[in-house]
Amino acid sequence: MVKVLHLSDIHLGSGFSHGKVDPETGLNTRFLDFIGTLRRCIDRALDEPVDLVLFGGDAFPDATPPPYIAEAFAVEFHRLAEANIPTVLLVGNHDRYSLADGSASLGIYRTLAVPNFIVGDRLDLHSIPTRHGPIQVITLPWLTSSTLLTRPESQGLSIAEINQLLAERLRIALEGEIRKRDRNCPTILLGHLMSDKAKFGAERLLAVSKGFTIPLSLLVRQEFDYVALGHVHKHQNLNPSNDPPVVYPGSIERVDFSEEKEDKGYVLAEVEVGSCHWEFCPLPVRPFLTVSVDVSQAEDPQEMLLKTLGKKDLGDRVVRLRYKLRADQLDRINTSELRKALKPAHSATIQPELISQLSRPRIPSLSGRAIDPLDALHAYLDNREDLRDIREDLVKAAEHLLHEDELPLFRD
Ligand SMILES: [Mn+2]
Repeated sequence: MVKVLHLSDIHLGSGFSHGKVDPETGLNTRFLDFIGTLRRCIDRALDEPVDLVLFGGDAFPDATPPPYIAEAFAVEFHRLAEANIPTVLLVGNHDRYSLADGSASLGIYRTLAVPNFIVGDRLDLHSIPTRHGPIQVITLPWLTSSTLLTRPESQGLSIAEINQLLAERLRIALEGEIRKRDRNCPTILLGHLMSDKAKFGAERLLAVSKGFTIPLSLLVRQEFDYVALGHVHKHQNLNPSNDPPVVYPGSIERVDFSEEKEDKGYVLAEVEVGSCHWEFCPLPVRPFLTVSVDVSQAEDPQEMLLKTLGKKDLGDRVVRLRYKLRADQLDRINTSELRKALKPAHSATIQPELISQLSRPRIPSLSGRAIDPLDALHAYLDNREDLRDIREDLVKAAEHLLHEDELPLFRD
């Protein structure tokens, strides 16, 4: 039985807008949050200790992180190399450098020949010796259509047809890797991908290049004992019957507000031929909180906002205050007072939203009933003395527009 720690979507260096400058280090507090959380994951791998660490891809927001961020990531993973724990770093869509084909931010770990480290930047089967016997990992990095299809092959095809062709190509390529495997040794598929059955998270908005959706049927195969995924930030098991488990551990920290209500964590799995026991291990990450208030009907909108904030536990949270108000209430809002009320929060943004004024028509005679467009035009023109000279022309043009199927202008 091989013990595996599976984590994914670290995105170290993102979400800085939700942090502030830490006075002691000069670094963004969200960077410190993320690195602290990554450290907890590595601590757990060392404490167990596990036999293998699988990283499901998306190390940074993009393939060219600033040196201090790349170094902080390396410092944590170096601890695994030092402890002789084999580690597979899979290349996600955010790790690929768009200008040089095939290069990725994680490639440096192969170049430097970090002991026991494997960089998964292509579909490949790796046989990995561990303290509890050998295990096989098939790496399936983020694929784009150009990886599997040439341009002439995809020309003239619809997106659905291309998707189908890609899935077929991948099925064949995957089959090739599966046949290479040793049946007496547990096998894991490690993939950075969007499955057709996955529930979306923030990655939908973060994606830099569009890939394709992989049918779950390609992943649920008896030959795999565990399917370790990355890409979707919301933790989920796509195959509840667990034959095999097909698991997104999700991101380790909240990247943005779309992850406000999601638990964050990693997965510990015990894998052997024909069986896998796994558990999701939650991480104590910084909470996010959205406070939504509609003050458009309030007599005193400012007081209502302060009262609502007073009832909330804002302490050390990343908070956003969203409120709806009417345009004529704007000067009754004192933003600096709101900021003061938001002080206990770790960071806070205020997002006022003006409600539609359509319910307050500027021409009273037009309110409250469904009106004929020509009646509306007449009512409008009644109020526009300045248009009197061209009134008849306007009405005529409108009648023409309404009753003709096509304007003469566009004939031919
Ligand atoms: Mn991704």
